[in-house]
Amino acid sequence: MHRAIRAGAVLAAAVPALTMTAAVPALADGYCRADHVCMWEDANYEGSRYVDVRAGGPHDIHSWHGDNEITSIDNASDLTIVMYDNDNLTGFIGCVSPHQRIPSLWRNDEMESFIARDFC
Ligand SMILES: [Ca+2]
Ligand SMILES: [Ca+2]
Ligand SMILES: [Ca+2]
Repeated sequence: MHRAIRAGAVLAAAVPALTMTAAVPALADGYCRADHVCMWEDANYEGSRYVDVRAGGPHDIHSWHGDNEITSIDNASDLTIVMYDNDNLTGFIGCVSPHQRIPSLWRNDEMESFIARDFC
């Protein structure tokens, strides 16, 4: 929570309050919306937010938007995220439990596709 509070304070200082809702930058808060899964380029939910999608899938991470670059994940859904090294859900990497946040993946910069489902 400390990070979110600090980011909010920076935002409040940088932009007029009225524009905050419309202009919320996807990168700023380090948290994902309910029922969504988000993935970032760097550790601790920083850098480009390459993935911000409703849980489900399968999802192919686009080659220009995070293939082999994902380092941190926020799973804000009730589902398990199953991660794969290659496109088309091949090359099993591991699972992210419902509502689990991983600030630094144990297999950094390898994921290329994933799916959200009821089991690992
Ligand atoms: Ca991909
Ligand atoms: Ca990375
Ligand atoms: Ca890979």
